[in-house]
Amino acid sequence: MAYKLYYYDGRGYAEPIRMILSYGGVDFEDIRAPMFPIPQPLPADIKAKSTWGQVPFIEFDGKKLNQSLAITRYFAKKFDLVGSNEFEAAQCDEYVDTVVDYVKAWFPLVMEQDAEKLKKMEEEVTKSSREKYLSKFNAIILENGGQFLVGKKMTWADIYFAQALNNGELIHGTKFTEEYPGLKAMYDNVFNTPAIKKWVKGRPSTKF
Ligand SMILES: N[C@@H](CCC(=O)N[C@@H](CS)C(=O)NCC(=O)O)C(=O)O
Repeated sequence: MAYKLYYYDGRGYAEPIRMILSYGGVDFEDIRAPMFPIPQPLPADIKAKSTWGQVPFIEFDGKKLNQSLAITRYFAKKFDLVGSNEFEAAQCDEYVDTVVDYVKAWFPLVMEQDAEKLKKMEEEVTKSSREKYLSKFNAIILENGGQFLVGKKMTWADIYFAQALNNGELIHGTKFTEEYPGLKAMYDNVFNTPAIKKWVKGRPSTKF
């Protein structure tokens, strides 16, 4: 089956999808619209194809699916990454939604041009991230045996969170995994998974 994934030329909302497709051994066409200068309008043909005028969306088997989390969850289910029962699947949803909140707190930094203001924003969001999210996620992983957020095997919640932490390293230079052993173990599990490791090694190098 031919899969066509549309997004900008960046990791962003599409990267967890790309990682999960790679994990599932799926070949996909990785269609990337130019991203710079930001904000870069979507090419008209891509915008017109997307149901809601946005990316990411994916086409396969005569079908089209939009909205990043719907797409990511669909493939997570397909490749057995949603835990072992309905409750674990709901825990995955909870943690992914929380990672989305965590990532959103960092968005304003990307557009800030003033170096002084940026430094102050970085200090504030780093502090609030540690308190609100990172220490809690770390505790959840440690209480769960020290390897995974949910259950006893990797889920899409691990992939989604590890990707967000990796994005933070690449964009902001944060290395939160060095501070939290649970986060580090979870992150290493994801990025040492052979198919994901191969995807990351070969993926285009982009700023965002
Ligand atoms: N809720 C949507 C948000 C998608 C979104 O904001 N996409 C942006 C790129 S990150 C976009 O398509 N921007 C171009 C536009 O809105 O014209 C999702 O999760 O997929």
